[in-house]
This record gives sequence, structure tokens and C-alpha cells, in this order.
Amino acid sequence: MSGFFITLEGGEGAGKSTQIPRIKDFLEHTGRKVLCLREPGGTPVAEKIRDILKTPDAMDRLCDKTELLLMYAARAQLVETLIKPKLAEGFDIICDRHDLSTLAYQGGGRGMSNADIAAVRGVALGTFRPDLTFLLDLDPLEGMKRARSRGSLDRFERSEASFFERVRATYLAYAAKHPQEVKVIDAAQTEDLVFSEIRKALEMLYAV
Ligand code: Z5A
Repeated sequence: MSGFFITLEGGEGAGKSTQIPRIKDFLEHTGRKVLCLREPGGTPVAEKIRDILKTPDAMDRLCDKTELLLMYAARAQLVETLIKPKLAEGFDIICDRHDLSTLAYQGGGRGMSNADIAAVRGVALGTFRPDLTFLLDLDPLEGMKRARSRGSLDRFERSEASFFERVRATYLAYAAKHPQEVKVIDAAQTEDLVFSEIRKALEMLYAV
């Protein structure tokens, strides 16, 4: 039996990485085999692309088109070489970010057109989609406070506040149009309350 592909989305500091081990524990306790991944990244090649995407380079600034293509290059490698084979083996995959991040960051944030994004997505993914997405929604100012206590800022974290406001608005607009696909969770709640909402949705998905 094929596994489920579950993704977590949201702005920086929303709590995605915090919730993933809890989801893994919960699913493993129900007897499922679980693999946790992140994007961009998750395979050796995709992790090299992640380094390019995250590291600021004052001598050779990434243009928006290159950023979009690299996101999908990393995603195609991950989906084709790892996610699809593991789903076929019956693993559930929990992925920290996936395709919706591109719509939010490269679309909403950078202003790239939906048509351009859809064209590249078509090549990279075809019709492949998650079974369920959790959108951890948080005021970007609060997310930045949480995330920036970690120290030096990567290329994305150096963006201005309005960029993150556009990212959030794009996420919420997509979720409003696709309520069956994306479950929005108020990420300003405590970690326990966030997980209890995730757990309820998982119980419905798995009917456990
Ligand atoms: N990106 C893109 O542009 N396009 C794409 O298609 C994809 C990605 C796939 C990846 O960065 C960057 O790539 C990302 C978007 C871009 N950049 N940004 N910004 P990343 O993987 O390094 O970073 P991230 O995904 O944004 O992760 P993050 O900042 O670590 O956020 P998080 O995983 O959601 O948060 P966390 O690590 O679980 O929690 C952050 C802190 O908050 C931590 O101290 C927790 O203990 C605390 N926390 C967590 N939950 C709570 C609650 N509920 N209350 C209080 N405190 C909490």
C-alpha cells in the first residue's frame, strides 16, 4: 500500500521543524513507517542546491529565475529519487516545505508569475501533489523573533518585512481556495495546542 505524503508549510519560525518529530512519533505509534525530509534538500544533490540557495554571494547575486529553477531542480531530484520510491514502499513522508513554498516565496514574495511557476512545476513534478498540507500561520514579526534568536541570517532571512507579509498572504489565499488540501493552523498557540490540531487532522486522514 502506498504511503501518505504530508507537508508542513509556513513562514520562518512558524514551528514546522518543532512539530515534525511529534508527527513522526504519533504515526510510528500507529505502526506506520515514516521518513522525514526537508526542502530544498533531502538528497545529496538537492542539499548542494540548498547551499547555493541559502548562502548569500555578494559577487554573484542569484536572479529570481535562477532561484525558481533551482528550487524545482532540487524538488525534482527529491521527488523522483526518494519520495516516489519510498511512498511506493509504504512509507509515509513528512516534508518540511514543498511546492506551496514556491508559490508563496517565489510567487508572492518575489513576484514571479503563476504562469511561469506552473510551467516549471509541470516539468519538475507533473501532477504529483501532497495528500495533506499543514499551513502553520504566524505573524511574520513573531516568526522572525523566534527564528532570528538563532544567530546569523541566511539569504532568505535577510529579506525585508514586506516580503514576508506577501508570503503569508499568498499562503492564506491558496489555503482559502483549497480547504481540503491545506489545513491552516494558528501557529501562535503553544506547541502542544498546535500539535493537537495536527493530530486531529491526521486521525481523520488515517481514520485511526
Ligand atoms: N524556500 C523558498 O523560497 N521556496 C521554496 O520553494 C522552498 C523554500 C522549499 C528554507 O529555509 C528557506 O527556503 C526558507 C524559504 C525558502 N526561508 N525562509 N525564510 P530553512 O529550511 O532554513 O528555514 P525555514 O523553513 O523557514 O525554517 P525555520 O525558520 O527553522 O522555521 P520553522 O521550522 O517553522 O520553526 P522551528 O525551527 O520549529 O521553530 C523556530 C523557533 O520557535 C524555535 O526556537 C522553537 O523552539 C520555537 N517555537 C516553535 N513552535 C513554537 C510555539 N508554538 N510557540 C513558541 N515558540 C515556538
